[in-house]
Amino acid sequence: MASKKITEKGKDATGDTKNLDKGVQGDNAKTENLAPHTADSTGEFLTTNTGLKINDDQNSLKAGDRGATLLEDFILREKITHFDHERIPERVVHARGSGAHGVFKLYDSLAPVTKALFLNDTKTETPVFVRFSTVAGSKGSTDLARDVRGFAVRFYTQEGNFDLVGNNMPVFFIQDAIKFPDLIHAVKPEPDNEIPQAASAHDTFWDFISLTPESSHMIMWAMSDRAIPRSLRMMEGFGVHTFRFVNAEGVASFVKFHWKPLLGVHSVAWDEAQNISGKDPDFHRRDLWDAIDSGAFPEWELGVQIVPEKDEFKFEFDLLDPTKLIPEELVPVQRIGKMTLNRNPDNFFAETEQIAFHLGHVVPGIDFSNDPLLQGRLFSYTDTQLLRLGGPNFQEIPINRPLVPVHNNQRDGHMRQTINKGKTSYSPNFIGGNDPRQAKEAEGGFVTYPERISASKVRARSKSFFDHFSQARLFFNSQSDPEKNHITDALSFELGKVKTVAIRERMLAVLAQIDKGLAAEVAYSLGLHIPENIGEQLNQNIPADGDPADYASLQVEGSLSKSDALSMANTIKNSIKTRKVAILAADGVDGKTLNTLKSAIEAEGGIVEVIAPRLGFLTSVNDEKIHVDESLLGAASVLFDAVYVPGGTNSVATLAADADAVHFLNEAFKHCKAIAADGDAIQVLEATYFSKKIENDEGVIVRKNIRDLSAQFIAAIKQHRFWEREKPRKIPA
Ligand code: HDE
Repeated sequence: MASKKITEKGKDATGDTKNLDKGVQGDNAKTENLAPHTADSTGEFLTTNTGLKINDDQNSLKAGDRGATLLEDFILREKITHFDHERIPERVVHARGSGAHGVFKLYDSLAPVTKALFLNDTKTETPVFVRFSTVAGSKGSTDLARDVRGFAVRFYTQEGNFDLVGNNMPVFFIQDAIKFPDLIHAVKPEPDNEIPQAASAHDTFWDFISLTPESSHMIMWAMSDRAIPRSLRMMEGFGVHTFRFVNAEGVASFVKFHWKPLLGVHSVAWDEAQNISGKDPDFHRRDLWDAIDSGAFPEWELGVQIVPEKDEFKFEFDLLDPTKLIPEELVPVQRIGKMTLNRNPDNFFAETEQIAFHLGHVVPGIDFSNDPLLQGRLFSYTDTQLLRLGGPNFQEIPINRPLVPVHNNQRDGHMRQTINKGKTSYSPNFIGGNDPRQAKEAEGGFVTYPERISASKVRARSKSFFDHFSQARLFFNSQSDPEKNHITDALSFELGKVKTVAIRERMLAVLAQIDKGLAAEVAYSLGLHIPENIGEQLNQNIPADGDPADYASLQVEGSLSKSDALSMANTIKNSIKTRKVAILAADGVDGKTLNTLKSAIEAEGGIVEVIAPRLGFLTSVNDEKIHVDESLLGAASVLFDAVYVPGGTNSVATLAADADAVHFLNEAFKHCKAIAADGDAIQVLEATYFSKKIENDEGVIVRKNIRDLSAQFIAAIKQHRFWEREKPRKIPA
């Protein structure tokens, strides 16, 4: 999408006024739909909003050079007024986000299951915009909060926009939309003192969760390392709900959507996440931006799990229950295409902030299931945009406009952009030839899947939703030992911040339903016992006239005891692309080994930064000048994936005596990262607390020969982390 300069309102750089027409419906049908709205000020004069060239933007209009300021100053007033109105309400959830443009390319046609053209035509590249987010925090909160991540993708297809508004976890906390405001009120900062920001570790959240056993499965995910990703580029994405595909013959099947990152699924340590929040609260946003900016485009494969309609009741759980996933062992994920994010937004507000996702943005061939959470979302998203974006014309904002033409009889309202021609804005009409007209199904008209429903009108929940613990247990059992430890620690941390002991105890009773060992470890850490007989009091989600016995959790013994796809330990570990490696050095460093290792890392797509006691240049032992990227004061080990210490007598002596350098290494070891040192740099390692432990640690490589060292270091970085290091759990900070 080429950008076009707009110098004066309605005129492009050549003085052509053709852009004046761009608001007319039908003229916006081109793929460059965003272009007429972009403005590039390079080489242009400063103007007011009416295009008047401004002569003095430094001084307001005054009576004499010492004032007073005159009300007449329309330039001052226009500028300040606009500034006063710059903010819009942030999203009530998912306020903190980062976005990017990209493309989606289909591998093979899915015509047998869906008639959606962008999933049929392997030649089309569908433009996409993705917004990643955290859920609980405000717009300015840290990226590294323990939280679910939003993973919302808009496909600008040839049949209109399709929004896949998912998360990085495949299930959700609640089963019915009516509980969503309760969940969110509970997790947001507490209403009396607005504490804590972007954190679930407080009483109201766990109060709600402890009384809502349907959240058990999601709690296992949220307390796992999935909630603290290493990068937005290293997260899976899930549509969560079961959707419906419909083919050209009208045959429907159920479908679950997945995004599989080609860099694998990786996370950081919780202690590290908390440090990153201080050192660089924009860590994920910056990482995404830098990767795209450097041409290391993030990629995901789109996967689908397809269940024929006749198999709807074949599972031990209900496909409509959003607290359940379909284990990949039962229904494999077919990878059907690839999404590549290849362009950063030009303007955060205009694109990332103003994009208005909605589950109801679908195309023919994609339809909904009756999942009660999904059904509620179909109401919420448009409603929230009306408040957030200020009126009914938010679909006309460039980032929200589809690539295809929009024609209907909707008119007027705040900030209307479209200049509709003609006399008619109603249907049927004779004057306008009854246009715009309805499209037959064969002409691409959307026809809702005519699912047969015969039922009584009730406020109720299906009994098939009542097994709250089997999949929570399946998830926990599928984790590696370090992952299980991290879940135990996360629960101990979070519940440790809860002040009300009764809430802690009730949570222990919930955990005991999932795994007795887990509950016992958390109980130990909290200094409590698992209470007895709380089990039956757990579920408060019952109507006033309901009988608690009718709402008791069911315990269905699942046929699957373990699912490999649920553990990050089984993810791809074959690349160091975009991994950040710190080289600690000082004057007198062995420049040859430094450069050899740097080149080896960069050849594999890794990113290297030289960190030294001060900025500027280092002088190597051979008098070579080496550029310093960060000083030890400004750098932090938590912002890197691995660290290397080259030799050189003076450099090594300086670093061994530098507390920041030693701390850098200690922290990298604590966070289970790959560490390498030349044979004569061992003196620096000896200053660390872990120098005695390196013999048995695969992730710490100390060699004389730089070639072997490079190869082994790269192999270690590919492993991401050496979590086994934590086992004795005696790593000091
Ligand atoms: Fe959302 N959600 N949600 N949600 N959600 C919003 O819409 C809502 C749910 C998700 O980057 C809001 O535009 C209800 C599940 C993402 O702009 C709001 C319910 C999943 C984003 C809203 C849910 C999501 C949102 C706030 C329960 C995973 C960010 C701002 C019925 C499948 C989109 C906005 C972006 C945003 C409502 C549950 C994902 C208020 C009522 C389940 C990724 O409309």
